[in-house]
Amino acid sequence: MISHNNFITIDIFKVYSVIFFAILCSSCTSETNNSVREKPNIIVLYADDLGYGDVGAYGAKYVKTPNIDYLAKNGVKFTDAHSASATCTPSRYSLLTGSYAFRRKATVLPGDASLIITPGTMTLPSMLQKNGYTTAVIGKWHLGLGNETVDWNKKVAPGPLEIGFDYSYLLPSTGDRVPSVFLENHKVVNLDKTDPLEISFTNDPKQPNPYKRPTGITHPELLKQQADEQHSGSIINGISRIGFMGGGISAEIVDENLNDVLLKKAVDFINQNKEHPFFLYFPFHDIHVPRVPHPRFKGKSTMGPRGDAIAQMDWTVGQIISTLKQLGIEKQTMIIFTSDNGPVLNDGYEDEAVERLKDHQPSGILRGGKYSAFEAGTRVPTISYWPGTIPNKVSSALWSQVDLCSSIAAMINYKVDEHKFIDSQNMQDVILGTSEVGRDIMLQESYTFGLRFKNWKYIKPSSKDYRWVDEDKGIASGIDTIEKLYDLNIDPRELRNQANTEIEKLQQMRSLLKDIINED
Ligand code: NG6
Ligand code: CA
Repeated sequence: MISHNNFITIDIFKVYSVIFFAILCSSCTSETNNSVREKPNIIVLYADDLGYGDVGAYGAKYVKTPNIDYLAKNGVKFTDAHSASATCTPSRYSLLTGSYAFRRKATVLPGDASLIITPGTMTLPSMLQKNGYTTAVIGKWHLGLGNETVDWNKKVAPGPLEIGFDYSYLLPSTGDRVPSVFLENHKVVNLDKTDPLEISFTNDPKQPNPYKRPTGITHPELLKQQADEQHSGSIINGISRIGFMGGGISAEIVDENLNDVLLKKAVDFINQNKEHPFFLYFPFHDIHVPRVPHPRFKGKSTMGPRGDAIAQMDWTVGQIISTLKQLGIEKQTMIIFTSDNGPVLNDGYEDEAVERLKDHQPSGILRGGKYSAFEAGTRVPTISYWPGTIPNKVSSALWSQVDLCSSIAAMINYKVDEHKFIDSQNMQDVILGTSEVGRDIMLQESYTFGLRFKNWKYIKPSSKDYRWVDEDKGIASGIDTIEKLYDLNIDPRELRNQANTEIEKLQQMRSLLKDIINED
């Protein structure tokens, strides 16, 4: 009996153990799933100057972009998503801080600018860091570095590490501005102490070169691409830049390898952090000028270096996707692919962007481009991708990159103080593809302000002259001394100004804009 009872006891014990472990395991699994869902890896792939019509999924024909198209075919392809501004620095500022750049008077920065995000400000990376993420920025920065004058031979700070990134590997400003070096965390990479690095900027490019290095003005025969006056400063790797650079020869970048170097750093970062949540902000140099892709991309498009740079950028997107697949973390990773502003063809270098364009339309069906207040200044290819979580669809929801801060906060269940991320609206459901209800009202920054209210678009007049955008760049700037009002439902190319006929709507738009920018 005793033994029988014992058997029964053991059997019951066994049964209970099995049930107990089954419950434990199922709760483990659901907890793992939940935490994976609550804390996906997040990668922001940020192209530079890529226009609404520049990739296959948005209509491009003369350059193949199979990897970006793959994201679009397996995620949400947005048709009305925007960078916060029509130029780089303000867009990046808004993306990382959730506030509009006009509040900080952030405009395109020179290469020696100080950091424009104050350490201690809540940023997208600092929020994620607080929530257990390892964070990195690898690529073009263009948000300034240091407090006053930076000594590039010492610790360069504050920078990304002081505003929420655990790791940074940067092209400090832009490809067309000195210093033409990489900065890893606080230090210039490969700098030889006996050849100190200095930079200097002047408004007059004809002013004497303060350093030994040849310039585009003194040695045009050394150039791979001829440049305009503004881009005729120091020559580094056969490309003249904006500004002058002294010393730092061992640290010079090689434009052809730039993308490969950044990609390798990104892949290393993903590999090192595959076990726990990470945030990778990956701002490409492509397809900004100077467009000097690796020679293996030569002829990948029929549009010359600008098209080949698109092909290189697309290939890089593919490398990131396959890294995630190889590591088995594709389903735990959300990718946002987008661009910092609209397209430009001639932005300072003779790279045949205009001559070889054929009927390619960088702005797609829209009007304007980089620098412009028209839609193509900010409406850019935008895709959210997260296999297993984000469905495949096309979404016409209106939203802005300034919304990423609050949307990502919502995704990780982080309650943000209402004074932080002040201009950022929670577009979580839109980005995850479960809703198509975007913003009603959205500000568009350029050299003036644009305002979207549903299907209406208003452009604030400006007394300053921006004819150089229209004339030198061949881009319709949309900036004028008169007010402009368009109904995008019937006039998506913003050709028929209705400011004189839709008076009530005009007044409404004017006052909505005033509410945001706080003007009397
Ligand atoms: C402009 C440059 C342009 C580009 C741009 C910034 C001149 C004449 N033009 O001032 O070439 O560098 O700044 O581009 O200097 S952005 O994408 O980083 O905003
Ligand atoms: Ca840009």
